[in-house]
Amino acid sequence: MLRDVKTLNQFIVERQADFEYAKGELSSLLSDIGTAVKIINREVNKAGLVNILGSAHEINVQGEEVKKLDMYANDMLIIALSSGEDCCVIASEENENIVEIPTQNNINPAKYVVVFDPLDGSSNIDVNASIGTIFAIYRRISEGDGPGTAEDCMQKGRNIVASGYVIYGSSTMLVYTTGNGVNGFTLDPSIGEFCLSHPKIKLPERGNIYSLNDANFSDFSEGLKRFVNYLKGDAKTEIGKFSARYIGTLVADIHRNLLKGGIFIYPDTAKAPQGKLRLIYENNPMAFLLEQANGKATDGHGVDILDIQPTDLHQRTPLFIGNKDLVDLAEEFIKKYG
Ligand code: AHM
Ligand code: MG
Repeated sequence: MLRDVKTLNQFIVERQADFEYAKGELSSLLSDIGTAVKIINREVNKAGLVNILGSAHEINVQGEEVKKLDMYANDMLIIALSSGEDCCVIASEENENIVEIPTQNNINPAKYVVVFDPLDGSSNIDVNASIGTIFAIYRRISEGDGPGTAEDCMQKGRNIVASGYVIYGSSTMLVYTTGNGVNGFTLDPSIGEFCLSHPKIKLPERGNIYSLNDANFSDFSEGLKRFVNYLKGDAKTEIGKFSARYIGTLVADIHRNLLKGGIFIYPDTAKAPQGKLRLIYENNPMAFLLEQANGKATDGHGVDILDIQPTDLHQRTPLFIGNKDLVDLAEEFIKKYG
């Protein structure tokens, strides 16, 4: 029945009453992101057909310059967020510095800041495996009516107002939170709308999936090695033995674990003391969302991801994220064995 279908835009407007501050602007930003990712999705679906997989600045058969998909996604989000009047500054994993929003006379009174990883898991594009987009929205903290600043983009994750991700998988889904639960929408390509398909997502109470890059095992700390060996060996949960699952796209690995329960780890190692994943574009948006689904995210050493003060736009941190009991257990092993 049509009346049972709730589109993303209907949902955003209905939920607007939950926000205390600049309601209309936040709704319109979320809806701009929804539109941009539909356009990105269209290109993602064509990735195998057109000559878009090559490196940037290749020329396609029509003699037009083709863009790599990650640059295309970046441009699309920047255009969508710059064309409204709600965003004062952007930071993207693809841009070294903040992206200033062109304004007249250097005036930009917009109240919000948007940060994103436009195309996560880009090494999976060429093999037709799931890829994603990750985003977070903050209130601006800089005063006055000028353009937003790097400080606006480098806020603690605790200040997030809304965050979410899009998974371009066997179907395309947008999952987001405004701090009042997590809801998932599946794109119906026949009508071009995201429709509410996964209301009020919570992690299952028990999870038995662990996700990490096992090829890095020899670089893991003693505690993490023992934790992983414990999961591989004796560990039993009420729902059976542990299974290893790793796609290599953060969005896809976290999405699966969110629905099925488990832990995702990208740890610090002696070679990479800060791990690999980016605090602002990957870890914070996911940590905020997982907390809303009853999960937890830390650096593996007792510090909540959301409490880390960023000092650099592209700072990395280790990430231990998923069911609380599993994150706590991983930390116990690391505390005990180093
Ligand atoms: P990317 O931003 O270049 O796509 O890298 C981030 C990706 C994450 O999506 C994923 O969790 C991780 O890198 C996988 O790394 P690895 O190949 O080292 O396991
Ligand atoms: Mg990424």
